[in-house]
Amino acid sequence: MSKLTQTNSSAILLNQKNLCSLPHNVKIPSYDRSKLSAGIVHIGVGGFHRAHQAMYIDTLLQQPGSEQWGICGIGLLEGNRSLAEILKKQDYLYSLIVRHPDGKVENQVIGSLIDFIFAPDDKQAVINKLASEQTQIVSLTITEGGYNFNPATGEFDLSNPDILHDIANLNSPNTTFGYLTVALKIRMQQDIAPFSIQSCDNIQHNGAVTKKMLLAFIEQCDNELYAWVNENVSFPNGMVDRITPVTTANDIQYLAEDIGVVDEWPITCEAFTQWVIEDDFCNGRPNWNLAGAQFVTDVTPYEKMKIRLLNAGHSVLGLLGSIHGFDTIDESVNDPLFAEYLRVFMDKEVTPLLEQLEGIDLTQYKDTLIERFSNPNIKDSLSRICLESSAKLPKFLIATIMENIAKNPTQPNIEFATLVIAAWCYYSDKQVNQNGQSLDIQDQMATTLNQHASKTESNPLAFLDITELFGDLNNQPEFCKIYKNSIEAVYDNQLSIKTVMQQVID
Ligand code: CS2
Repeated sequence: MSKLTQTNSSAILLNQKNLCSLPHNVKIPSYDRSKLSAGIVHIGVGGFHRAHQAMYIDTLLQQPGSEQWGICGIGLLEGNRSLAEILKKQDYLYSLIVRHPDGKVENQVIGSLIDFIFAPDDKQAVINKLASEQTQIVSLTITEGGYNFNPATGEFDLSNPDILHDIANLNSPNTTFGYLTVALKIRMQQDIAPFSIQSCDNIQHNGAVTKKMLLAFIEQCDNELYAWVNENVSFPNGMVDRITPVTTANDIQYLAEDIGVVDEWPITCEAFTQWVIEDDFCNGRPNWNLAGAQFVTDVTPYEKMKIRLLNAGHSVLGLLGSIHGFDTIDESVNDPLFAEYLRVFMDKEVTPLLEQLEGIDLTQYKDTLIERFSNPNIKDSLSRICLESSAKLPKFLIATIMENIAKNPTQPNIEFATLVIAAWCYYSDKQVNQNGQSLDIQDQMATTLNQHASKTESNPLAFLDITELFGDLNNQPEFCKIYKNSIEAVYDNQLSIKTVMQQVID
């Protein structure tokens, strides 16, 4: 995060003491923060957590009766050091800048985060906090990569050196799994009720995945604990949604200069927010429904709708838009050709695979998505969208291709999605856009992606040999035919990406 450079001389530092002196157009917590205790411990206090779960708790706290559900954040990574310092300085307060499509901006200070422990400086403090009886829920936003599964097999990756370290040094862990295990073991031994583990990551069946991964870890350490956790800990599944771009220096400057608040790490987000949760908590829970979340018995169709339309839609705009030379999602979708491409992809290739959900009109859902993406005040960078594509596309897009092939093997509706895979190959190979400007590619598999993609000109199907991402797609004749045509078009220097997209539409 870049540090504040300029400030309005009368701007007020954000902290507890100054809360009541903040400008009147900034909404501040209406509740007494000194009365809160941390029933929730959250690992991974990134922008999304602060725009989503922490905001729901803040909303809930505006009504009396939920004081036990404050949040203690945990940062496991060395990279969280400056966040820890800033939050501490600001008494764990931060601003949420909600930007509406019509230009309206709501500025709010979120007060639900009441503590933060930076694990690299004090591992024992993290273990104590997790083991404390007061902790009823441990929630996670640790990104897809944090769950440590092999994308091809879906199994826990026991070859990861950090995991091997934690198995051998359970009392000095580094990973989420190590910390959860050691804390649950203390709770089991001291007869303290377990906490629920609530994943808030954008992963289908995030609770079930967390359970499977944690049990695979515990199996390596302790059989008695395995049985206790399997039996007693609950892992509710949930679908989370709120577009939260990366905080920029402009956000910091806007607050300081236009609003008069000095906050070194505010969060910007869109106005839309959704949280659909399976009501499965072993040790109490906040009434999130009173803050706008929805409890359901089965979250599966909600997750599928969101991942296959919203997240895949982002990837469609992200990869094609990056090659074209756009920088942000709104810039891409505000180009009529990109908007049309996205809409036909959603209508033709995704919608037929989705269930009708009570209370959700899919046409309206897609209209809303396009409106959300078009929000000119949310400058959501394509580099954020394309970040870790290897962890995202198998679930967001490749699954749709596979399902369409299974449904109709001889004439599957896969052309729009397949062009995006060809674009991803070009992106991973050339690493520049069509104007020759370099692309900021961040992906754990970047080297593998590049190695395979760079063989494309001699072997058009080379990219598909990464079977952990593409499964057996390289053996599917109909897919290979469409993919090869897409590759030829994308690699043709005479054709712009927009011309190729237009050809697919036609
Ligand atoms: C995005 C998501 O990372 C991505 O590719 O699609 O972060 C998206 O903004 C969120 O899931 C919205 O809820």
